[in-house]
Amino acid sequence: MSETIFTKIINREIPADIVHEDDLSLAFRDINPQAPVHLLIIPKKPIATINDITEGDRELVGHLHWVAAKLASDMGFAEDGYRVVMNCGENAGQTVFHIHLHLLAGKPLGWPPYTDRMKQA
Ligand code: DGP
Repeated sequence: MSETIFTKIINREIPADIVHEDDLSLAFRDINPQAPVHLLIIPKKPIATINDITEGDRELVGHLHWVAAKLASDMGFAEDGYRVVMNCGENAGQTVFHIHLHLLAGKPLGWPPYTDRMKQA
């Protein structure tokens, strides 16, 4: 797959507000926050979309959720609650083709979490 902006963040070629790093993953603050806390948790391995996750990636994808829970606990919003979501493809509005968990917290979050981007004909 072609390199995305997230590979540049992993490689420290562009700056980001990094809140967690380990061998498998990186977490940093979203540049366009949709909640008081809006983190992106990404694997260091570039995987374009959920559709590209292989059997061998199962542990890695689980690891991203473990990081989400750890950050929620460490940052003090685990008990208040938060949302973890991963967009896949055009209809979900995915814009960066390197999978990432959005972790949103710090206020009551509405449901459903979207507004229609296209009007019905
Ligand atoms: P998605 O729509 O699920 O593909 O979300 C991509 C998110 O990535 C979006 O919320 C904005 C964020 N983003 C895009 N470019 C950058 C960047 O250069 N730095 C940071 N921190 N976030 C970025």
